Amino acid sequence: MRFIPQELPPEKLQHLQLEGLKWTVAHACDNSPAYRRKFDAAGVAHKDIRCLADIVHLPFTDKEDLQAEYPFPLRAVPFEEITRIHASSGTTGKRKVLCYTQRDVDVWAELFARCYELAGLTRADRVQIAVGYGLWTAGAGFQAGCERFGAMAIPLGPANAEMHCEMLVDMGATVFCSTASMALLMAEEIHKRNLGGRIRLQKIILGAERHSDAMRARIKALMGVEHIFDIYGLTELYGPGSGLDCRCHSGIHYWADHFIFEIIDPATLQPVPAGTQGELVVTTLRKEASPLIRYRTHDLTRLIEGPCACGIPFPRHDRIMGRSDDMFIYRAVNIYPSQIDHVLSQVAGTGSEFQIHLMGRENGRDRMVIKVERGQDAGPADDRQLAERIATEVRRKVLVRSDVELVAHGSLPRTQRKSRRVFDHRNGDGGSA
Ligand code: DLL
Repeated sequence: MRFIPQELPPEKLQHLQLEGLKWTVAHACDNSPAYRRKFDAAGVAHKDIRCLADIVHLPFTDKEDLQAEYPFPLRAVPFEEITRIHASSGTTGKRKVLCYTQRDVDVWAELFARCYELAGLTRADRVQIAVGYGLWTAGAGFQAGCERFGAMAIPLGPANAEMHCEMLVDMGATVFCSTASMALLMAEEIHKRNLGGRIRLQKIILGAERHSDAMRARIKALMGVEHIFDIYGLTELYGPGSGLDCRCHSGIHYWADHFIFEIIDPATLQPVPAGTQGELVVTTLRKEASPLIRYRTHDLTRLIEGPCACGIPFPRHDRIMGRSDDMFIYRAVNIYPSQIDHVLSQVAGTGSEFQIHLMGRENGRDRMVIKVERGQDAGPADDRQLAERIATEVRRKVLVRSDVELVAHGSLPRTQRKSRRVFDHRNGDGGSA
């Protein structure tokens, strides 16, 4: 192992985290007027951080802090030290812009190289990068990590399916990196073109959006790869690469020498009991240009206790189950798209792709239509039975009535970026819930 530290006993990790926390809080207080105002308002100062448990005294940071301070929110270094910016589009309001010093860019590449190492790559691997380059962090992250790791980068970006297929065959790519949606799109394309025997892909690294077991299983089967690795990250945390699941696929190891991960109850903002699902809150420990202190990601997951069979000394969190702001209310029930996805994954004969449409009132009640693709080999003959089975399961597990509409396999839109699952027509705008 060249990038992942192997010797990291718990006392040493805690020491690194405490040093990093003290440094970050002092740095933010001294150099960022926005943080200083937040700390003053909360009545805390950096000398109040004496042990890791003191983190709970610090105020949360949220996306509104990033939007309020547009265009250079939470900046804590002079402009002369900023060598790059990235931004994420955000669903509402101004985009979130994050600044990077050269050291930030270097640290990010190093953390990303750890991810490639954890996925078992060697320098002989050829990595086809199919995520967007530009203001989005994805392309820059996968690319710099690959160069730092020393494998061969094939930097296509989303491009088109034709080009991806051609390069997969001609360049002999062994690793494919993309969003989960793009991986599905390409898996179906490779299958359709019968390219299975001509490509050398062994691994897929995907992330950027929540995806189901069914989707992963389908990608794996169609691409004929040994492993699919789930990579997590967000623009606010440098970008992709804050962690990845190992070959045991039992949780995402995160780089705890650079980040403190807490899980809180999004309603009470209090820490949840160990191992319970809640919202992930992140504090960076070495980030210079835009440090993050108790940043609410709104991503839902849980921390996984105990060591992993792979033996690396880094803790794990579960896959991302959804976002606290993805929740929609239908007939007075709070529902996450992942709950519907989970039900669908368990009904044989359905495909992995679905959409949830919330319709305006009929007879005084809202209506939910779930559009689901049939499984690949299923025809319309069994639609009625299948729809009934799905509606029954949704009623049993999610406690709401729904109308299920089966559609042809491959007919729901495929995207190269992140898929949209919820369409709320109740206000007449079709916007995502
Ligand atoms: O999506 C960074 C990224 C690019 C990660 C490529 C992995 C691969 P943002 O556009 O800022 O950054 O979006 C971050 O995407 O808060 C999650 O809601 C979601 N997300 C990212 N990775 C995963 C994942 C990139 N592995 C937001 N599983 C995050 C589920 C993910 N959701």
